[in-house]
Amino acid sequence: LANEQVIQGRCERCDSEVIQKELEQWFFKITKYAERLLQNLEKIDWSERTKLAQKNWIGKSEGAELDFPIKGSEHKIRVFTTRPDTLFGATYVVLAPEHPLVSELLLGAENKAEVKEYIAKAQTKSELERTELAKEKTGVQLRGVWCANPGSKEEIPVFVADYVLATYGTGAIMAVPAHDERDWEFAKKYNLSIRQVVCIEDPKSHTCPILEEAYTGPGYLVGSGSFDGVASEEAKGKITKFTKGEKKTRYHLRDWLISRQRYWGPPIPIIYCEKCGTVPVQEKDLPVLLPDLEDFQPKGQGVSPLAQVEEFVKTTCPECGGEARRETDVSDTFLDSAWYFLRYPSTGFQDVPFDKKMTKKWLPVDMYLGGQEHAVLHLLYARFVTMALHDMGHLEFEEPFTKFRAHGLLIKEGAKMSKSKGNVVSPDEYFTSHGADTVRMYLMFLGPLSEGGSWSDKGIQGIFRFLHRVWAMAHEAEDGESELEVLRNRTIKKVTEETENLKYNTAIAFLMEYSNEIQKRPFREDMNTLLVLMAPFAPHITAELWEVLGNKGSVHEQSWPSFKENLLKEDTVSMVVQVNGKVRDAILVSSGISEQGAVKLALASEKAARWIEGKPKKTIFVKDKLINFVI
Ligand code: ANZ
Ligand code: ZN
Repeated sequence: LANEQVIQGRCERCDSEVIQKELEQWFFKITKYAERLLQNLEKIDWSERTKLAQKNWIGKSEGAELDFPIKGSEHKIRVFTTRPDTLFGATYVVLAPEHPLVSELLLGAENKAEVKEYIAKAQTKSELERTELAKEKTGVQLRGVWCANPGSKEEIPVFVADYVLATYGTGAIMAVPAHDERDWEFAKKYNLSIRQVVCIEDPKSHTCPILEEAYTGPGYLVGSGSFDGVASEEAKGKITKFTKGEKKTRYHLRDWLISRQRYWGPPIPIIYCEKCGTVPVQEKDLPVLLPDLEDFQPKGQGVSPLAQVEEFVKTTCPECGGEARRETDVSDTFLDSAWYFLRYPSTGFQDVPFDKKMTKKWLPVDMYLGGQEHAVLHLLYARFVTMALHDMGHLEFEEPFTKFRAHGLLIKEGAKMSKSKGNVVSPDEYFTSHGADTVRMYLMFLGPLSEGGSWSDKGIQGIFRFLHRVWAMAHEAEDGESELEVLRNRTIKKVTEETENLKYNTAIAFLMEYSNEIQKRPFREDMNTLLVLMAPFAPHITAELWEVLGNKGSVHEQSWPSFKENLLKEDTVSMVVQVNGKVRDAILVSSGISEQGAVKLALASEKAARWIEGKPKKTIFVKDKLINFVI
């Protein structure tokens, strides 16, 4: 089961108790790429929140590894810490329950049974349950086992506690309750000493305030022997050196587990031979195909159903020709989705996964739209696979998606649309009642792509009516000269920009505005432009109407219309109103307004009207600039 399928230690479906088991499985070494995956984020044009999610997931952490010698043993406990400066405040050491030293140290412990019981219980908990900050920390002391703090040289106790994970750092920590919240909580609970070694103010000139909770910030060292008074940042390096520790950068990113113990999936192409060991299937024998199975249910032994299939398992070793057996795990489907975009341009090629020329022509992907929920799985895996293939010489680029934008979510009646909530709108019904174009255009009209929107049955009617109007207009369109040249140019510009900015909703609003004007007297010229601009939003109707209008080819093969800059100038201008040559007002008029129109508006200006009595003798009119009344 995946972590999220475990609810309070039980299977989410059948409620059986879940325990963690050690399995031998295949991993991809994505951790080797952690730094590059992090650095390259700077180079790609992706949604900020998606990049941030990857950054946090990779979780770069700079610290040090320090050794704590165990009393009466040649073993040392190596801990990973981001705060070597707090060494003198380490009052106990904690090992993860799965730490390899635990079984050895247990031999010398006085409370073996208690510790064993604790470890067994920890194994029934999910990682999330173990590390959640809000959860109460538990642990057990290895009674009789002591180690030395390499700073203070004091003897300190050793604990096993499940809030320390075997899979991160060294699987062991030095606990500094005074400066770490989890350790503080743990020390209070088990009555362990708390020793303050960092003071927020310089202790030479201030007294150090007594702690009421863990102080996790920087400051100056106290109670740290010869390091007293040193700034904590500076002390990190000094203390690491002093204890012969090692500076170390860690990443939270883990290697990618690709093994799955199920039937569906590509078998992992590995053969095990007694003599030759682990041998990859030769390229000429790829792909390894799944055998046809009647019964592909897992049998509960923690192995793939393929393990039951003799004919599949038994094979010969590619190296020595001797008897051998196949790997029976299949690979995670995430592995397929990590490179599918490489296959898309090359689906016609049967002998290679992707063709060199096609790949060069079409890839990397210019823009990828997807869900934020893919931020740290699919999107990270795809970046890693691309980088690895690049390094192996199969790809010229190392980032698969030049641009990525996360789309928003669809809401209905205030709740996220989801199967489990039962508020999913099935598009099929609407395809029948309103047509696919209506559904598509309505979805695009709901809001900016990045924000999603709220579905309403009333809203979809608006788009439905709009498409009906366009349909009617196309059937009425006539030849002749349209007066909408300015509006047409502005619409082209706006729709182009808004579409590029993924504001499909406003692009559609501009199309509606344009069509309102066209409707007054539809000319072919405007209809053609409207249809080309609408084609990405309503592909079926526009294709049909393109023909109705007697055009050749398909609307989808037309080039995108261009606009004339000079026709775009602001459609209102400020016109000065003068009376006998004196400026009395400035009013906004539409550009190109006629003298007649300008007179009307100017006379309506209160400020100017105050100076005019009766009918002006004469008017001087400078188009788009000024009107002067001589009285
Ligand atoms: C002593 C210490 C003193 C720490 C202090 C913190 C504050 P990040 O930033 O996530 O890398 N740690 C190390 N390995 C761990 C493990 N396997 N499971 C749980 N906790 C672990 O965190 C590094 C810090 O988390 C380390 O620094 C260690 O606690 C803890 F005032 O060491 B620290
Ligand atoms: Zn062999």
